[in-house]
Amino acid sequence: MPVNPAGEQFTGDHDARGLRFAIVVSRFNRPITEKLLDAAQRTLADHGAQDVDIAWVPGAFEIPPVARRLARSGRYDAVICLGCVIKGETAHFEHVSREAASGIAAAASETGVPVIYQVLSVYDPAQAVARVTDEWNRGREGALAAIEMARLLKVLPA
Ligand code: INI
Repeated sequence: MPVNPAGEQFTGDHDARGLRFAIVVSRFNRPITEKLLDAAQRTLADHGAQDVDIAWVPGAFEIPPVARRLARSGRYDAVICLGCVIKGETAHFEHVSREAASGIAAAASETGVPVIYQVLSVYDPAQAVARVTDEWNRGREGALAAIEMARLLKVLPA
């Protein structure tokens, strides 16, 4: 027996028709990020999205300010962030991935617009390659999350 039988359940679906999306994608590790982008674009289109803008940035560290600006613009129902940080010989990887993650989370909470985090943080190139295959592509997951969140916000109380 539910505690509150009269309570509502709010869910988003994956109907992207009429929704507007922006994708922020970084050029660093471009062979990987291009595959994330390709899968995200294809997934959005497969679900009916026709309005998708793309902003390229140099590396994952530069994603948050651009994502925040796009989210604030009022033009998009969701912003999708795509990048790939691969561990090297120094601590650089940790700083870049931490700032990307926390900056993207802050962009979402500051603006109220879904800002989706699909910045791979991996220990070697093989882990990155494994996450952009036809069977499992994080770009696809990011697009689905963006659609679901955008749709959920349409049904939540104002
Ligand atoms: N940027 C990435 O997107 N991925 C990485 O793996 C990476 N590494 O390892 O250095 C990386 N560095 C660049 C960084 O994002 C900034 O572009 C640069 O520091 C300039 O601010």
